[in-house]
Amino acid sequence: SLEAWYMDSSDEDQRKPHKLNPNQPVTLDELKTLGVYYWKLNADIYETDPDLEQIRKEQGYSYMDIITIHKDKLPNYEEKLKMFFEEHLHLDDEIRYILDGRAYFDVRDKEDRWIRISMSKGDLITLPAGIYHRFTLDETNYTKAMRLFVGEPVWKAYNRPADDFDIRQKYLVSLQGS
Ligand code: KMT
Ligand code: NI
Repeated sequence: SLEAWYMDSSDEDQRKPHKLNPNQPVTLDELKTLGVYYWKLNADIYETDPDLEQIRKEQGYSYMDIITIHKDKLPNYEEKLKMFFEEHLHLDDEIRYILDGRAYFDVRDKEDRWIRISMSKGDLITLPAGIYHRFTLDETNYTKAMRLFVGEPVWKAYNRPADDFDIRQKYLVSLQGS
């Protein structure tokens, strides 16, 4: 299963784990209260996986592509990694399925603390529209991920502060009941 924890506030390399001492783990249930959902799949069979098919059908994930994040594979690698690690939000859900390698997704909790979510092969995650988050590779410097989307993809990221967007206000309201 996936592992998540509260981050320390050191300025060290973003690719390091940044666990607190002692570690403060975060459970899947806590992530759910933030609107973050998780599935574990068999990434070896992603091209024919009926479980992935079912999720895509149920959730309406009509669009998909695959991105390889590695210095020799991704055009403008350094620039993109820098962008991904800027705290931002999107107007739509961010849905990522790790097919190979590993990566970290960081999300803000209700008290604005960073939670680091460690993703590896077979982990599918959805971040709700309006949540502040960021992305980084870990020290292995490689991941291959499927990007899923409901309808035509919109990749636009709005860096923080982006509090005036309706979707941000909607997201904050959704937190109140959870
Ligand atoms: C985003 O918007 O945070 C990203 O697309 C992260 C990189 S995709 C694995
Ligand atoms: Ni994003």
